[in-house]
Amino acid sequence: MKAPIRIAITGAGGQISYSLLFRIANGDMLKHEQPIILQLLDIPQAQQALRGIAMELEDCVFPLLQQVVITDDPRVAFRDAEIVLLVGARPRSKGMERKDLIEINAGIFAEHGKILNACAAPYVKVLVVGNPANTNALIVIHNAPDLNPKNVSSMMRLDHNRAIAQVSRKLSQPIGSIKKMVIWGNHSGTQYPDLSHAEIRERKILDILQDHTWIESEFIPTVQKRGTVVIEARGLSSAASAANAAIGHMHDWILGSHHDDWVTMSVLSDGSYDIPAGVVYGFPVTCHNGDYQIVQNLPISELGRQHMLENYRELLKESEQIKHLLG
Ligand code: NAX
Repeated sequence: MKAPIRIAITGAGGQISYSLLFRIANGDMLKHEQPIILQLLDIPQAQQALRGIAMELEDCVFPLLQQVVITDDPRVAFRDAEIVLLVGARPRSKGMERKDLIEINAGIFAEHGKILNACAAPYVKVLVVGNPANTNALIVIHNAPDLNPKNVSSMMRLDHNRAIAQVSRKLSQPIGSIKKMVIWGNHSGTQYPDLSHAEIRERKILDILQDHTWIESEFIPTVQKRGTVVIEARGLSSAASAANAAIGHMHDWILGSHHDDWVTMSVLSDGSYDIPAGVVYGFPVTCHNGDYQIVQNLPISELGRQHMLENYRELLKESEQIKHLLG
């Protein structure tokens, strides 16, 4: 039997985590021979709910789940963690401006970054889910100077999956046949879902698609607004699909992406595609041996370039708003 891996999850009492924890404990993320210890963090008011969740996890009798720690202390939650999913964040309340939300959540991620730096395993891999996810990841990177910035990423996988779902429906093709999707930029309404490299059975989707106006008039806005439409329908934001995306992101990052495909991850920009270094930006990546590489040399159209720069400018603006936390 392998040694257990310590996985810390913040916001463990929230709705995404309620879908996430049971799937991780079942082995969906690290697969079926890897035992795990779950270290669950939430705020003091959520501790009672966490106790209930821990009881349910116990009652599932997952063979891989060796221990569940519940706490309101990030030092306890992050201690020796090798994988961390930062899901916990304050939701936007009535009358709160987006600006205030960024400010409040930025404080949480700065604190968590510092404690990760002090308490987590030095090679810990961190996925930021809580919004604004890209900027929160940037804050974590700046507040955890001893961690490798390449070990911090934020989630664009839900957007990536949403884009695949739209193409599958439009072309009546199986999900698994659609490869090389990209979502450039920010996990926000500005994101740029880009179909120009995508393939079905090695044929460019642009050559198969008869109706090119569909891309700008339907595909891009549908993917950009999908989160809002789910909220309107469900009365709650995406949860099970977000948890599924987080599992896919960590699975591929740690165990490797499919050999003839890539995935979208938001990672610290390194100047690739002329996106200046220093923002956390959605790029197409391939993953091998626990490391990611940004896919290089993709041709970008003039329209695509405009979308990509718009995302960069938005991220720059967000980072300026919280620059006091970037050290
Ligand atoms: P919930 O409000 O259901 O849960 C959030 C949990 O975080 C709560 O239990 C809360 O008590 C906890 N929390 C708040 N402050 C904390 C702190 N300082 N330390 C630890 N825990 C803390 O939200 P949920 O629907 O689970 O969404 C969580 C986050 O994911 C939100 O920021 C949401 O906007 C974001 N999302 C990000 C997505 C992405 O693709 N990156 C998609 C889904 C989702 O919208």
